Amino acid sequence: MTGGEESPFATRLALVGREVEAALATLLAGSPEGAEPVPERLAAAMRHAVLGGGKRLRPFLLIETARLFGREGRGPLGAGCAVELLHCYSLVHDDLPAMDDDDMRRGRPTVHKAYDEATAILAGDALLTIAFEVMGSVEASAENRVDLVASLARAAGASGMVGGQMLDLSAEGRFGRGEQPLAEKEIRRLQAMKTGALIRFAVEAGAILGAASARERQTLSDYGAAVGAAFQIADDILDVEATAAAVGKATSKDAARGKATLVAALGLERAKRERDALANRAVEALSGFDARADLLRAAARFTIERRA
Ligand code: GRG
Repeated sequence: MTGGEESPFATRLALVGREVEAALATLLAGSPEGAEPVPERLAAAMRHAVLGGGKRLRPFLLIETARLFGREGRGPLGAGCAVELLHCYSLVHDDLPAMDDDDMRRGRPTVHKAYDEATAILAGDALLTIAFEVMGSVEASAENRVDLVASLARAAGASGMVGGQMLDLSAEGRFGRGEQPLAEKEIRRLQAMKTGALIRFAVEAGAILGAASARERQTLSDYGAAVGAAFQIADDILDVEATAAAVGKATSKDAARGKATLVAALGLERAKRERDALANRAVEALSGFDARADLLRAAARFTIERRA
């Protein structure tokens, strides 16, 4: 590739990002037909949380997985928006003073800094609920919609992302003394719940929309799990190595907080080897798919090479 030329993956990620951004802007522009108007402060805080930033990696994974099976258009785009809305809720709540207490996200003030804590809590709640409204209205068969809604609830809830966040906060020792540092296996489980579950769901949702066979769905789920795990280790490595300007949020915070990360448990070099091995595992999981899965293969590599 010559200098300045974008890879097919980067081009496609940017294109999907623009489509998702436009669809999200429409979803957050007003109130659903026949519903009461959304209070303006709440609507503005929701737009602040969602629009104008973010890599849109989860919608990309969903849309590209569906495309593997020839499924394109409004169904995958709508489902991708639902996952992104839910992801944005998790970021708003994660940044709150009671959680990670962060001032910057995506290069801008966090929602509770731009507005206030109560508004940020409500904006997060509203994004979580609208995510399910959007998923429940996705252009798909009734059976697929039920599957998507139930699977999203499972991935986001107490045995998924929310449960993982609970384990993450507990591991900091904030709920009492005597908290032992987590063993490597427990850190992997925490991360599979906190970050991995939603990424894995995004891939599975693409498989659901594409009417994948049970075997294909399992294979793609394995791919999603490996990408999710690699993504979280990459995030932990960025916390150590990247500047705040590059990632748009504070860095070098994990160690100070006593966060349970694989960088802390294994050291930086072993964590990098583990990250790379997981990306390879993700690519290997796709060995039964032809060149149409190349963008998903590239997504696995992007996960570990990203700088933000
Ligand atoms: C508060 C219920 C609740 C859950 C929070 C996902 C999560 C759990 C917290 C996010 C905190 C964090 C930095 C986790 C590390 C991995 C991660 C999800 C990073 C952010 O995702 P990106 O990089 O963000 O895809 P963008 O901004 O690109 O969308």
